[in-house]
Amino acid sequence: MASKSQIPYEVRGRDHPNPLARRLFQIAAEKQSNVVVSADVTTTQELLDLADKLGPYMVVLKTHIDILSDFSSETIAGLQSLSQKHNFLIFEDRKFVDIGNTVQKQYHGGALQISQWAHIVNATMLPGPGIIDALAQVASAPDFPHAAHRGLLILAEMTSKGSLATGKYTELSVEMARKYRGFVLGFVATRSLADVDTAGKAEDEDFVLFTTGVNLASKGDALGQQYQTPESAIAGGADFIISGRGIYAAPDPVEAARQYQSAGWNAYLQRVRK
Ligand code: 5BU
Repeated sequence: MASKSQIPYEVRGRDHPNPLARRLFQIAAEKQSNVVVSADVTTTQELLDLADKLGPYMVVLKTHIDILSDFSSETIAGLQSLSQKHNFLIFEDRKFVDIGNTVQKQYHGGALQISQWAHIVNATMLPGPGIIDALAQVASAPDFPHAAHRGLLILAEMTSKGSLATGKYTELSVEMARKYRGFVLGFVATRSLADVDTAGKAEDEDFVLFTTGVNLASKGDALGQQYQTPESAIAGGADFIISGRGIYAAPDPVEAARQYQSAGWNAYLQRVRK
């Protein structure tokens, strides 16, 4: 199957069967951005300040909400209002990995109320497909008000050195995504997985690919992170590039966000023009 990566965002935003994927592509086309900012800061004030300053340049804000030292209902209200103000979606990088009964409680309710405010979450396939059923059940419950605006990314690969999310694991992740097309929007991976052959492969499938570990200036960190540039990520099939320290730890995060936006957008234009 040819990947959909050469089709412009506005076309995918019109034709995609999943309402949340349509929104993602529409926002990308409107803002001329494919940047996801990974806002790995540790206080609500810093998180909301970053989201407000960088909101105009990004499509998605990625959070690790459990690293905040002062999470509260004000964090949720602030994120929701900035998501509306600047038209971005929120992706909680929770990496669910447990039996269905536990992940339901971690996703819905609990201390962090993730299902209330995160449009997108992710999960690993280590526990087997029950994890998708469990999360999908929460998002499609009759009394859950956000059903059309929730989706899951499957963690098919990781960027860290020596990652075990390779080979058969990655293949089975793709197979699971194909089986649960709908609630599963796509993948977090370092390259396109469209050519991975598995049961359930369909001509018209359009999984969204988020690629993390993107940095313009660095090759990695002292703890095993490995980076690629926006150009290489987009040329490799990424629809959205995720950058954390490359943006928020830059001397001028707004200037950095603009740089990543322009690098990512130019690489995308080259890809769709080919
Ligand atoms: P960085 O500062 O750009 O290195 O941050 C990368 C972010 O993406 C950080 O929040 C990680 O937890 C996250 N991440 C990653 O780096 N690699 C992966 O394979 C996955 C997530 Br999945």
